[in-house]
Amino acid sequence: MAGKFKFSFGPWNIHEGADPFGPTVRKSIVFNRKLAFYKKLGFDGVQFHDDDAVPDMNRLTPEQIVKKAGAVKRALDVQGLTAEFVAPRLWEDPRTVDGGYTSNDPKCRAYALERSKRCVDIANALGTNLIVLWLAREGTYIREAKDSAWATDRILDALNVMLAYDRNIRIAIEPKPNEPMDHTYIPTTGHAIALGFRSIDPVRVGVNIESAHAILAGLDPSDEMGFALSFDKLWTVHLNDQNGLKFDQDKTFGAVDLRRAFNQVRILDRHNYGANGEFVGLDVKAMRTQKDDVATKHLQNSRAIFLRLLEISRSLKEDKLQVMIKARDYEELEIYIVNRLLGKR
Ligand code: GLO
Ligand code: MG
Repeated sequence: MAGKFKFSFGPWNIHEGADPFGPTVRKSIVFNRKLAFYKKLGFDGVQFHDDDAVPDMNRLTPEQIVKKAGAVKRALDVQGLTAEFVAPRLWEDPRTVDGGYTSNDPKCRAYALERSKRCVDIANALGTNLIVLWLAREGTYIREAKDSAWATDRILDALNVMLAYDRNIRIAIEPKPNEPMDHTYIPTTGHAIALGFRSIDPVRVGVNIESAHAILAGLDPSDEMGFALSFDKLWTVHLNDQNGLKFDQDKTFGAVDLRRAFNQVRILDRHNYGANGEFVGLDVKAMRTQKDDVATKHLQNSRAIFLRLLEISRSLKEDKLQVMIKARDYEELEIYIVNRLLGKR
């Protein structure tokens, strides 16, 4: 049964190790060379930013963009890989300094919408109908700078523009409570799902839940996933790990809190995640200390930890669990789980 899950990551997860306090420490690897790593590491899906697929896309016409994306699709086919989603990168251009959809400058908002449409074109050319929206700069550093009700309406308008532009695409919002903003709008799964219900086509708006983002919001990632699963809205995940309320660390899945990771695997498995083709996405970063030749271990290890936790979850004795739950003996349940995580029968 373990073969049911298929895994994905984005090219940004093989990276040069720069952080806000220091330059790169590893050599750049060009996109096509990164593609060659996927299958070797046990991955079948590629997650994209629009400009991972088409660098410098702002200088190109829509036709040129689609043509370049077509070449990337052929490169994926050669490797037997699938494009899982495309996300508009709305946080690097000078016009997105104050946010994209929620910028106070109407010209900048117009740019964000245009760029989002190009992102949809790229998704089509790559053969996926899933768009991920990480609302990186849609927030404020100070509360007085924007109106949070208007901001919510503007994000809703942006969803509607994309949904109307292409009747086939689906949008998975990736909520995150902070970083780079002090406070980000749409910080949790509940916010994202609620917003989707106000859109012109609620059936086509879901979520991408990232473990670290839920933890930064003070929430349990597996409960966030359970909430989305209950609404049939969990269309992809960004599994990773996080040491408490720090910067977004994107650590190897399960490396900080094995039990928290176990519960994410368990809720996904119990609810047949993947049955509609969903990928298990990993949004993990190699440590800055990692040397060039071993800078993909975080991906391999995250996948291996997921599969090991899956094995443990599936080996639990359901009848035993039921007895403990019925008797309300949660201490016994706790030690049973901890022992299994420690490798004890
Ligand atoms: C950052 C996000 C980011 C997104 C990616 C896809 O905190 O996790 O990595 O997942 O840009 O939109
Ligand atoms: Mg992410």
